Amino acid sequence: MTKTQAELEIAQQKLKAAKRIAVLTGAGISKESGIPTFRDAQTGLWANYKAEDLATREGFLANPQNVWDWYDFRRNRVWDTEPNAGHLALATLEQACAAQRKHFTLITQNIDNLHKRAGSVTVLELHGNIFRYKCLDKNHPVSLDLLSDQAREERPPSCPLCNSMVRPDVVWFGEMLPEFTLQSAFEAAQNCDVMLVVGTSGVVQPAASLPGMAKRNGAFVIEVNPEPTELTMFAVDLYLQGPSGMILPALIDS
Ligand code: BV8
Repeated sequence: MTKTQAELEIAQQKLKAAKRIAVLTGAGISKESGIPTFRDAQTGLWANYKAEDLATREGFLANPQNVWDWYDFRRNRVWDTEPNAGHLALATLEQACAAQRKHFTLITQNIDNLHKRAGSVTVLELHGNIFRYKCLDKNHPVSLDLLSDQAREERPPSCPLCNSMVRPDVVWFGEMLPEFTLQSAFEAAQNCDVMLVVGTSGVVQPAASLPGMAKRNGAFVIEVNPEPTELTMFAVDLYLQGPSGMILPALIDS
């Protein structure tokens, strides 16, 4: 038996024995769907911008059309992609947990909606969703479908209720995460027996604090990533090296 097979077996046994499973995903799980990871998201037109500059309120205020167009570009790219085997394996795991009356919570940093498209139901979207919109001043939810053709052509459009600029309903750097979603994620991390950490560099807070929180509360933390990360040394009990589209099906579907 190879090292990898032995490690997979340990991870499978931990998942089988667990009563409460939490999963934290990052941009890496969507890489095999053809979506560049977050820090590679600067391609072409935006190559000379840093994500941390575009994904901020200040960046939007400084150049609303540029930020609006960057999200439009990313949204259209996500629209044309499909969930991959890694997303589907996590949806299978959630169904298996339901059948075995185990607790399961999927926490994602991703805004691409691919977990829901893969069939996952309990998804805590820490950083929002690129397919939802709200207005800048009052957080009014905005549906572009309900805007007039002319209003929809504006980049960005204006809120029909307060006329402030429409923005993507995502959490920008320097913005608070949705309170209930974050508290639910903390609770899942503090109470799980096993945490699967998939495709995140472990850089962005407070999401990156979740694996350490799980470990400090007694969970067995399994990381799936082709590269070791900021978390591997400090918060991970078992590091499964490789792409999630290959590892997760082997871990869950077998
Ligand atoms: C907050 C939505 C309280 C938008 C995102 C100074 C001033 C102000 C704040 C801070 C500061 N210092 C630190 C902070 C906190 C800041 C932060 O963490 N900054 C970082 C850069 C240090 N956090 C915040 O601001 C958060 N809010 O703290 O509020 C506050 C308020 C005011 C002042 C202080 C505190 C808000 C953070 C949310 C930002 N929004 N996304 C958008 O997407 O446009 S975060 C963004 O990064 C994405 O959501 C992304 O998911 C996330 C994390 O990145 P990863 O998912 O890990 O992606 P990454 O590319 O980094 O890594 C990919 C990984 O996949 C790699 O490890 C790679 O090896 C792996 N991989 C590759 N291929 C595969 C794979 N894995 C598996 N399979 C493969 N095939």
